[in-house]
Formats: sequence, C-alpha cells, structure tokens
Amino acid sequence: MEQNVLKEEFIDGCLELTLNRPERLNAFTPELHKALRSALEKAADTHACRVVLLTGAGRGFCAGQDLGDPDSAPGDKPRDLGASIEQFYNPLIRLIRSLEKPVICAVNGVAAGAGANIAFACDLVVASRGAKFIQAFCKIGLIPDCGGTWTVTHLIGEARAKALMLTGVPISAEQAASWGLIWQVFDDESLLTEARKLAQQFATGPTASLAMTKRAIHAALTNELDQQLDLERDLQREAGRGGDYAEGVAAFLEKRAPNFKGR
Ligand code: T3D
Repeated sequence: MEQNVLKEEFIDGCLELTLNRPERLNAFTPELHKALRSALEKAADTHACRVVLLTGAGRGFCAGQDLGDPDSAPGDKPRDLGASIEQFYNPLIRLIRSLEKPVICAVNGVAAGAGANIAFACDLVVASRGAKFIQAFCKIGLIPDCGGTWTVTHLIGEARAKALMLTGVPISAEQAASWGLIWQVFDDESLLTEARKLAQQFATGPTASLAMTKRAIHAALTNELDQQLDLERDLQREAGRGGDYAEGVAAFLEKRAPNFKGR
C-alpha cells in the first residue's frame, strides 16, 4: 500500500489537504479516496477547523480516477463504475458541498476528469496561471461525473458545458475565470500564498453564518424566489441568535476588528 497519499496540515484553524501522488498527477485510488473522506469527516466534526484548503502536490492538481490502478482497469468482466461512483465520488462531492465551513480549492496544475469536477464542487476555486481544466471523460468513453454535468452547466450554461464535455478540449485557468467557472487566477509561484491568505480570512470569520450563506446559495439553484425569501428569513433568524452577530456589531460600533468564534 502507498504511504502518505494525502498530506494533512492543520494551521491556525485551516485544514490544508494536499493530494499526494504527484507521479500520477494525484489520480484517485481507493486509498486516496479513503484518506480524503476521513480528513473531511474530521474537519466537519472539529469546531476548531474553520476552513479547508485542498490542493495537489507536484505539477498537477488531479487527473481524476487512476486509470492504471489494477482494481480500476477494464478487465474481461467490466468493472461496475456505478459502484465506484456510489462508494467514493458521490459521497466526496456531498461531503464537500454540505461541509459547514468554506472549502477552498487551489488548483496548482492540470485538473482532469473527476479532478476538474471535484475542484468545481468546492466553494472557492483559485488556480495557477498554468493550470488547465479538462473534461477528459469523453476521451475514454465515459460521461462526466462528480456532479460536473450539474455544476458546470449551472456555472457556465448549456452551450459551453456541452462544448467542454463533448469535445474534452482543455481550457486555461484564465478562460475558466472569465467564464465564471472559478474565482481567481494567480501566478504559479504565488498561488499557495494567496490561497492561504484567503483561508486565514475564513479561519477567523463567522463560520456559522458563512455555512448558512453556503446553504442558501445551494438552495437558490432549485428554489423559487418565494421559497428563497422564506429560507433567508429563517437563516437570518438563526444567524441573529449566534454570538458572532453580537460580536460583529459590537466590533463595528467600537471601531475594532471583530473576534469571531465561528458560532
Ligand atoms: O473508474 C471509475 O471509478 C469511474 C470514475 C471515473 C472518474 C474519472 O476521473 S474518469 C477520467 C480519468 N482521467 C483521465 O482520463 C485523464 C488522463 N490523463 C490525461 O489525459 C493526461 O495525463 C493529462 C491531460 C491529465 C495531463 O497530461 P500531461 O501530458 O501533462 O501528463 P502525462 O504525461 O499524460 O501524465 C504524467 C504521468 O501521470 C504519466 O505517467 P508516466 O508516463 O510518467 O509514468 C501518466 O500516465 C500519469 N497519469 C496521468 N493521468 C493519469 C495517470 N495515471 C493514472 N491515471 C490517470 N488518470
């Protein structure tokens, strides 16, 4: 079994997770899936963890499923890919989306197949100028997974989603940002520093209300305006009962920085 396929570092409220199979462009094996799942579950259960930062080791972010993994290769009897999605990829995307703290993805290089769509499932995606995004699935006779057909279509619309997914054409980080697929592009050397700055902002932020904002934005993708207005009322009520609201207002009135506890 490979060692250390996921690097985990907890610094000042931020759990930094680095996919660590650089020789395979951080492609997913069952071991990597299990390690990432367990780290994210721990993040969910740990109040002191206020933000997660996901990135990749080496020159790539993630090339999706490891196509050379002996358990993944098509054999005489076709492997049940639906089972792989059910066991690994879908729970991962659900975990990222439902995590009650921001998940930042720092895409440090190529993001292909599931690697691209895992990035798009995160809350804030920043990328290095040299990164590219590839819906590689069509090149190997598969369909886009990890919620990509949903996320990408919502983010950039049907025409562009179809073009990316039916052709597998790579797009640059700049193009992804200009289309609204990701948040910001940084020079390769400064990506991690900038992503960590963003993480520090969240690590001292009003985590509970940020989680509610995340929930409301997700709900907006399917709600009618009336439902959304009701949801905002309910979540604002909840936010107003939290200690961070009282602290935020006190800090404003006292002209000082707030000391949010994330509650
Ligand atoms: O199976 C299931 O469970 C269902 C779920 C599927 C989800 C999926 O993600 S399906 C899509 C899988 N991913 C791909 O199809 C992408 C395959 N990779 C590529 O197309 C290219 O590697 C890239 C475009 C990502 C990067 O190209 P390039 O030229 O920068 O690098 P490279 O030389 O192709 O790759 C470097 C090494 O990484 C190379 O190994 P080597 O020759 O140096 O020993 C290459 O084989 C390896 N590598 C890259 N991607 C994968 C991989 N090894 C295993 N699996 C990979 N996905």
